[in-house]
Formats: sequence, structure tokens, C-alpha cells
Amino acid sequence: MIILSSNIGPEAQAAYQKYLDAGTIEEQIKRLEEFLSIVPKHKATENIVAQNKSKLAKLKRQLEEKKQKSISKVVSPFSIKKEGIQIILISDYHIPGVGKTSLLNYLTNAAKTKIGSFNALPEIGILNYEKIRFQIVDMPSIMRNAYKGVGNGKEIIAQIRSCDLIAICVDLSRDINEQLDLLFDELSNGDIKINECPPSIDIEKTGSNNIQILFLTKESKESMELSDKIKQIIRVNGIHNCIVKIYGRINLEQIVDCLNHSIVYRKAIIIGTKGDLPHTEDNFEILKKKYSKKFKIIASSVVRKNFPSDFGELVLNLLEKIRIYTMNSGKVAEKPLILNKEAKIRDVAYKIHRTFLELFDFAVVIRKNARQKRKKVGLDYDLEDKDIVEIHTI
Ligand SMILES: Nc1nc2c(ncn2[C@@H]2O[C@H](COP(=O)(O)OP(=O)(O)OP(=O)(O)O)[C@@H](O)[C@H]2O)c(=O)[nH]1
Ligand SMILES: [Mg+2]
Repeated sequence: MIILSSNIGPEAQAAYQKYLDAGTIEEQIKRLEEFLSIVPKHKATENIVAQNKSKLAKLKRQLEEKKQKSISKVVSPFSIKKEGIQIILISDYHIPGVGKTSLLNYLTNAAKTKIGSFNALPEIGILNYEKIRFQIVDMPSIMRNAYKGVGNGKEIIAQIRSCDLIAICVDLSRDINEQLDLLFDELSNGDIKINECPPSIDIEKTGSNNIQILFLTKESKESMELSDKIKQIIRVNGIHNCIVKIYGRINLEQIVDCLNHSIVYRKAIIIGTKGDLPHTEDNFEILKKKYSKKFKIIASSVVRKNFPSDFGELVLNLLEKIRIYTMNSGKVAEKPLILNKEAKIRDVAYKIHRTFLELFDFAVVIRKNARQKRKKVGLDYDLEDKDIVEIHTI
């Protein structure tokens, strides 16, 4: 037995021994708490008490860390690792059965749950289009107040927030508005803005100088009369010193959005399902009339095998992506690199390997429809869809 101190008495000494013999962190905490509750507290034991209190606090921290680790080890079934371009199919849950699983199966052949039976967990399939992988995710239907957690809504919304494209599925044989109202509400409450551009505003916090607003373009000057209201909103958010740079015509709601760091901006399309059923043309027309300005709208029917054959092309266009085919010793890669529309040669070099950027000498671009089909270019050359690129290093 380790004698802690002759001042603490045999009872506390025994309790301390029990702590020393304890195996798990939980048991050590329990034993140490018992020891601290019975150890006599006076000048001679002051140091022992303080040290053991500190030990107890450390053990509690360790236990908390252990708990956190085990929580993060449990991977949510709603969290889906992105593979290629991720497209999430969503629909409302007034009446389940909009046709997402049917669509997933039609596009990828991957549905595991029975079509017609509600799937409570996401299902995934891969659609290959010209060697590009589109990951199609069939999400469980979204319920009213999903953003508050109803029907695993928080997990579902968390995943939607990080996808590349939201495919809003609506059953053309049902009331369109009822379905879309619910989905738009839940996405909006989940701080997801669809088919909107982030406001052209930058707010940079500073150490002093109050709130300065700079209207940096001609259009932005039209919003100058909002200056005082903008400042008020910013102050309400606890920011008292900052520079606000405004690049376009803006409204106050955009200032509010700009201060809400939880907002994400995502692209979305609408897919009308069951287009083979009677009277669905009427609903499709309503859908187009109301939403075609904001959304690309597709009518589909798995029964009639009716779905755009150029869906992949449509998605790349919508996401403003281009395909770049790399060439090595005259051999063109089958699988393209997928880059943003504004990509330059330096982005290709970087994507292949960082060292390509460091050792870059020049690149050859082959553009089939151009007057000069083969061109020697530098790092800042702007690329176009389907360019073939060969990078030469020093
Ligand atoms: N007529 C017709 N029926 C369809 C079509 N697509 C799906 N269905 C039917 O609609 C019902 C529901 O289809 P599912 O694919 O299971 O719908 P879901 O969206 O996955 O439904 P939940 O998982 O419950 O949210 C099934 O009976 C399908 O056969 C279609 O294009 N035309
Ligand atoms: Mg389903």
C-alpha cells in the first residue's frame, strides 16, 4: 500500500488505495470523488486535496474526450462520402412515393429497397456518363419541420448542404404547390439558398474606425440610401468596426444573409415524375409557367423510359463545369478532369500534381473547333470544355 500521508487517517487512506486500484477512467473518477469526500480538510492536507482535485478534473476531461471520440466514430448513415459529382434526389412527405427510388434504379440500377416501399435511409448509385461519375443519392422524403430534426431532417439537410446539385422531385400526378412549398420552406430554414448567387458584399472586420461602407460600383451606388440601415443591422450582429465593400445593387436581406455564416448557396433542378399518368401534362405546364425562370425543369417517366439522355451534359452545364482531357506522350486520357468554367492551365497542372506547377515549362492545348487547333500556351491560358492539354515540364 502507498501511504499518502499520515495526516489523512486510515479511512481516507483505504479510499485512496481503491482509487489506485481502479481500472477504468469512470471508476477512477468515482473512487477519487469518494476519497475527496472523506479526506479530512485542514492545513496539513491542503496540498493533497488540491492535487487530487486537479487529478479529478483531468480525469473528467479525459472521459469527455473519450466520449467525444466515440461519438465521432459513429458515422451517420445520412453522411455520404462524395464520389464524383453528387446529385441528391429529394421529395416531400405529404404522401410518400414521389418516385425517387424508381429514378435511382432507372439511372443506376442500384436500388436496394423495394420500389414502392418507403426508404428511411439514403440509397446511392453511380451514373456513368462519358467516363464521368455522377453519384445519385436517393434521400428519404423530407417531412415538415425537417430543419428542427423531424424525420432525421437535420442529418438529411446537413448532407444536402454539401452536395453539388439538388434534384427536387415532384410527383406530377399530385398538387405541385403543396410539394414545393414544403421543400422550399425546409431548404430555406436549413439555410440553403437555391439557384441564387451569394450577395456581392464583403464584410471585413477591423480593429477600429467604426463601420465604413464602400460602394464600389455604379450599380452599388443605387443602394447608398441604405447606409444607415446597413450599419444598424451590422451593429445588431455585434460588429462595431468593419469595412463593408459593396459591389452591386443590394437589399437589406442580403446584408442579413451575408452576416449569417451558416448560409450555403446550392444549384437545384426540378424533376417532374410519373409523366405517364393522366393529366400530368397540365401540372407540368403549371410547373414550367411558375418556375422555369429559376429552374431547369425535366419531365420524366420510368414507366415510359422517359428521361433526358443528355442529363450528364445538362448537369455539367448547370454546374458550370468543363471537361479537360490530359494528354501524355500523344495518348489522350479517356477520363476527363472536371474543372470550373474559369479554369486555366495552372488549374490543370495543380490538379495533376503540385510538382507539375513548380516544374511547368509550357503546355500544348488542342481545341478541335478552333482555327488554330494546336497551340503552345502558358499557365494563364483560359481553357474551354473538351480541351486536350499536354503539360511539359522543365
Ligand atoms: N406511373 C408511374 N409510376 C411510378 C413512376 N415512378 C415511380 N412510380 C411508382 O410510384 C411508387 C413510389 O415509387 P418510389 O420510387 O418507391 O418512390 P420514392 O420517392 O422512393 O418513395 P419514398 O421512398 O417512400 O419516399 C411506386 O409504386 C412506383 O412504381 C413513373 O414514372 N410512372
Ligand atoms: Mg424510396
